[in-house]
Amino acid sequence: MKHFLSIHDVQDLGNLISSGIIAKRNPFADQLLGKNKTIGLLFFNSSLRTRLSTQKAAQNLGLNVLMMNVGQDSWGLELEEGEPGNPIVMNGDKAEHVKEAAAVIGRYCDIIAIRSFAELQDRDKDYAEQVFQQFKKYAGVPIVNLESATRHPLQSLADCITMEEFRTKPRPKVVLTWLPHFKPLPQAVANSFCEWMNHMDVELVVTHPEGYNLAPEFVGNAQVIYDQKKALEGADFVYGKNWSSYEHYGQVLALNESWIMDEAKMALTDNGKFMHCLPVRRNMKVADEVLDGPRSLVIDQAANRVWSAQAVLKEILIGQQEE
Ligand code: SN0
Repeated sequence: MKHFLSIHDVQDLGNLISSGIIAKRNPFADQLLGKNKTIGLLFFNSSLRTRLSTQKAAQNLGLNVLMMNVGQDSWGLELEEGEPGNPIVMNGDKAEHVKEAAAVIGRYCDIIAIRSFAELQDRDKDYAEQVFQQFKKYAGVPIVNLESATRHPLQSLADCITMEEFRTKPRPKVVLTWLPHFKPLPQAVANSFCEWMNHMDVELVVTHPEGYNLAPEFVGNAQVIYDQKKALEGADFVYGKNWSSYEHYGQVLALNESWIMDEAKMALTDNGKFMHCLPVRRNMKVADEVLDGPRSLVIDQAANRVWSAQAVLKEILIGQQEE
């Protein structure tokens, strides 16, 4: 593996999931793999699980870790290239161009991992993933996605590991359900979850109010049902997430409070487990009774973030050895 921006960078998904499960059983088996190498973790946005689990995974592999809150601590980065005859004049609030910043960080680090959320203003701009494309172009080292505008693949891999651990059927029914939130959130987690589930042997159903359809390239072969209760019938896994509209980009169309996940809805499933990437707004998106009950896998999922990151970093380090 060179870069890890999406599932398209994964050669063998089954192997990657197994590698995470093996790392969980024996976390320090590869502690010499990253020795004397450095990973840089760059955060344009807040983080709890991603920051700590990636740092822990890196340390388990013997990597040194540099960390920076790019959004707050460093210079504002200019991402635009300009065109021949029409260069970018940096007379605004951005003091440094990504050309230099990425190249410099690439000299300090053997791997660069980045979190940069969707801004939810301009769909084409968000979906072009400019931060990641520019770092890929100018850093000269592998780039890892810690949640981009359109995807959160380390989360999706942790979700696959968790489902592998808790599934009771060869081909489980997996329901991705939209949950209410007053604030516009990115589509990244939902997009990514669909994208990965399309590569797994599951029956995938997506349910949300009308107006919240995800981009078709992520929905893939999933069945879309606008009736949440109907969608939940017989589910083995219920994956909750809020996202803002893709069609009416970045908007919260209506609060739809009735879409909250509670025990009455979980009772429609086939003894289904509840999953959420966290952070979760209690009693806005999900009722306490679900989060605190025996069906909730949210802590197991978060714990598996370490093994998902470790499996990916291990593959990248092995790729570097082979170069
Ligand atoms: C992010 C998202 O993509 O939805 C990160 C999830 C891993 N979530 C939020 O920004 C939640 C913020 C909030 O105020 O609830």
